[in-house]
Amino acid sequence: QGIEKYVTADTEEARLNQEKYPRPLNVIEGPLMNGMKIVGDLFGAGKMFLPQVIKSARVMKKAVGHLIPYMEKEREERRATRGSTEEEARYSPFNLCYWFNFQDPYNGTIVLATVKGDVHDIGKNIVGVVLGCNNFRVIDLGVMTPCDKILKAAVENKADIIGLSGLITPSLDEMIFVAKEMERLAIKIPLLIGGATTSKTHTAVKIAPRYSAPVIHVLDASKSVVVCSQLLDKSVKDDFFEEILEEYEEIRQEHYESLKERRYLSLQQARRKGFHNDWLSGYKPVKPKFIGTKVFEDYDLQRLVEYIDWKPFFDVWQLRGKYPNRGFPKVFNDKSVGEEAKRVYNDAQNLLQKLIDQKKLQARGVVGFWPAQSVQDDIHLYAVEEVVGSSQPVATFYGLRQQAEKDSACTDPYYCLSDFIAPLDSGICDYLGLFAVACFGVDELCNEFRKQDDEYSIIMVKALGDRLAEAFAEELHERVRREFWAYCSTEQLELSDLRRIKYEGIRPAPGYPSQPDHTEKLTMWKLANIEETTGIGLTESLAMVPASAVSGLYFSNPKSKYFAVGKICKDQVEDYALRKNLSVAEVEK
Ligand code: B12
Repeated sequence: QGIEKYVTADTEEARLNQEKYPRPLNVIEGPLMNGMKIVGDLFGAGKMFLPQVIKSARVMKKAVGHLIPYMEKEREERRATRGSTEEEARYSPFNLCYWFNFQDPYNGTIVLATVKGDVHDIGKNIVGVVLGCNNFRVIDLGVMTPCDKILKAAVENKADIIGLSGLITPSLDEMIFVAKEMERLAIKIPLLIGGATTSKTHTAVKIAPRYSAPVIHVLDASKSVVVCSQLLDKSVKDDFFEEILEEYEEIRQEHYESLKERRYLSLQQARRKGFHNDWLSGYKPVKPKFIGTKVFEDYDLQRLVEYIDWKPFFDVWQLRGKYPNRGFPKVFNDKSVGEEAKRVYNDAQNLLQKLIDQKKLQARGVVGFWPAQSVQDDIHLYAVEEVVGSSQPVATFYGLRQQAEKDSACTDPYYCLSDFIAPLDSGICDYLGLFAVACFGVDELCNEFRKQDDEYSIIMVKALGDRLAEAFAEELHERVRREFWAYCSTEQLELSDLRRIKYEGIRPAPGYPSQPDHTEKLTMWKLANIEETTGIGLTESLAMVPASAVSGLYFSNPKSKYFAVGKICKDQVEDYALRKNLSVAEVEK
């Protein structure tokens, strides 16, 4: 269960039992490590849930923390009799190797890192704790880790495995780079790939061919234990690698076959079959209540709480009920995970209220509106209505259009976001909005919890920060529709309808399927001066800092809808590169 209350007393009782445990270290080797093994086994067997595992790791750390002063006292006494040794110089209290006289007590060492330019680490942290519970030594290098730091740490610590994590698509390229570097430097240890944006197909097609040692995509934390154990078990590792090689070869073949089968329209054809709105007799764009930006410096967090969508929160904790108890709050009725879901939800409520009351978190954001017109697949924005249609837009957003041929029975257009904005030749002045919101203070809180070795609270705070950022985006969008743009000033929707996107208009984000190009964020940041006014920054891979952040564009047209651009052809890549003044190679990424 991961209950902390009695652990110090229990550990002390064991330590005092000198007959059974002559040295404090024996308490770690014995009951504590055995306990963690049981936790690992139960989690592997699906009989224990993630929050309990993370809390158990916290209990283990607390117990070890209690024993360390006694182990240090023992060490001082030994030093007094034997003098200082080279091993003493490498002393680090939480490195069990030291206490085990450098006879490695671990199943293996894994270096984990979120790659350069990416700031997300909830998934990686979970994997780290779960592997730790299964007696792996985990060296976690944190977020935004450059390749050379990862490889240096792997060599210095004689790592058995390297694990990379990433949430956004630019991280995939960085993972390819790490794999190439590992090959170049003749590193032979397995490379694990994980994180929301990664996939088995991408790993098989793009990463694995760059490195001759095993490269394996790992779907979630529980699978990471199975994979690491197989990779380090001398009796099965070669067979396991063979198996992976075969499986990934099949995936590559299937992928290349499916590419051959797919048919595409030329960009010209796709544009002809785009979504053509009847701008003259149909919907007339509504003018927002202001042009330019509005900054929110310290948004009321309390008003965001009811907008929180809790379902993704339970996804983080891997607590998914089975039909008919899927989703929030039905998950509480689930026979298997219901109780644990309630517990973790109560912990979340208590912490959230405390953080809001004590003003430990801060929500900051910006919205902005500009007159706009589309020019083919692009959207031109103007400072004022008077100059709309002139050749000098203040900013241009570049769009990508669907090209994969649709079923012959399907009459859907080949969408591009620009289709939802009145075109230049209509003479109509349309509008486009944008927003960026974030929850600040999460990192500072995590640093505090890290000092207490409290990984459970770290994951909890990060998950809450993400929920608040997303709730902020949801609530602000509602205010935009009713108040700031006011194209739906009488809208009255239930929260469940908001979640089912029953409102008019859309808020696609760069990186999401209708505009997969993250570099569009650079235009947003410049246009609305986002970094200066809100403090929300961009990394070299265009991840937003802080991590709990969301940004996007607002379209008001009632016919606008979410779609996935999907795969595009060379003609569009070249056209897009020309329009954006980028090289074809950069766009192909
Ligand atoms: C919740 C969520 C968010 C949260 C934050 C998530 C976070 N802190 O990690 C918020 C709301 C802040 C967010 C914001 C954005 N998001 Co988002 N988000 C998601 C969502 C819905 C779930 C991700 C998640 O947290 N899962 C739960 C965690 C625990 O899982 P995980 O990280 O995948 O980790 C598990 C495994 O992957 C694995 N694992 C992870 N790392 C490793 C490492 C190793 C070594 C191993 C072995 C295993 C392993 O084990 C973990 C535990 O089981 C996904 C879609 C999806 N369903 O995946 C989109 C998604 C990741 N987001 C996406 C995007 C685009 C964004 C934004 C750029 C949108 C925007 N413009 O505002 C921003 C970027 C934020 C930033 N700071 O830059 C895209 C990314 C793809 C892309 N094109 O780049 C996705 C895939 C949605 C989509 N389909 O387009 N997002």
